Amino acid sequence: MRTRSLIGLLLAISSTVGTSQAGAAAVFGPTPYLSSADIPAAFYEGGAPLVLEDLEDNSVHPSLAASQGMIIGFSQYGQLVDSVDADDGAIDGKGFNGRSWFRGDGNAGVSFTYVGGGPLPTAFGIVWTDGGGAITFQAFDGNDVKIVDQVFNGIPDGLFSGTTEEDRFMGVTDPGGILRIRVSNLAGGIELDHIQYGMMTAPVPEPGTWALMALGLLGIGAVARRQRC
Ligand SMILES: [Ca+2]
Ligand SMILES: [Ca+2]
Ligand SMILES: [Ca+2]
Ligand SMILES: [Ca+2]
Repeated sequence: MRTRSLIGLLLAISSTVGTSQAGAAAVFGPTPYLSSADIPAAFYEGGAPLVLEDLEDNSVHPSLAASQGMIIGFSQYGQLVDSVDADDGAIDGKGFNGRSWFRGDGNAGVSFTYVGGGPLPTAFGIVWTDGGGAITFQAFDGNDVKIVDQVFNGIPDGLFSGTTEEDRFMGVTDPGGILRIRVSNLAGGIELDHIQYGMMTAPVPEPGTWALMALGLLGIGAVARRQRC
């Protein structure tokens, strides 16, 4: 009886370990972002994305499809443009000399979908650069089922003149792959930039997980010894 309950406990522990390692989606950010050097260090395998679309060539990479909106630049929209700061060649607190993705209805939001074929990216990120109110970040798996839905408050600076201190990276990793991400904000329009994807770094079991695994092995040893007696 005691042996059976111990085995049950070990099974429970091992299934917990399995779940935490198989890893559901993990959200990175929101973190300040003035250039691609601000991509969180642990986000991509090898430290860099496979594709980073900064929109400065006035087109969207063919492996990405945007739901709504358009690329805007200074020549048409002046200081209303809110690109990632470094895209104009200088990190100077201003992004209006670069290009960004803009949609007038920020609450309706913008999706970027991976359409590149082959395996889905396991790390997918974007930079929110302007808008108002609470910001919602969502991600969807290969079946277009929502795997992330988070709301972030207190980020917008209330200015619409290309200021960059408020700009935030938001990303998601999932070993099962990510089909698309969506960002919206409650007030005004929305601007996004540096749409990017790649492969996530392999998940490393946490110290607590190692301790559980060691405990489990010890327990299995004890049961084996007892059964031999
Ligand atoms: Ca700048
Ligand atoms: Ca840009
Ligand atoms: Ca702003
Ligand atoms: Ca901004």
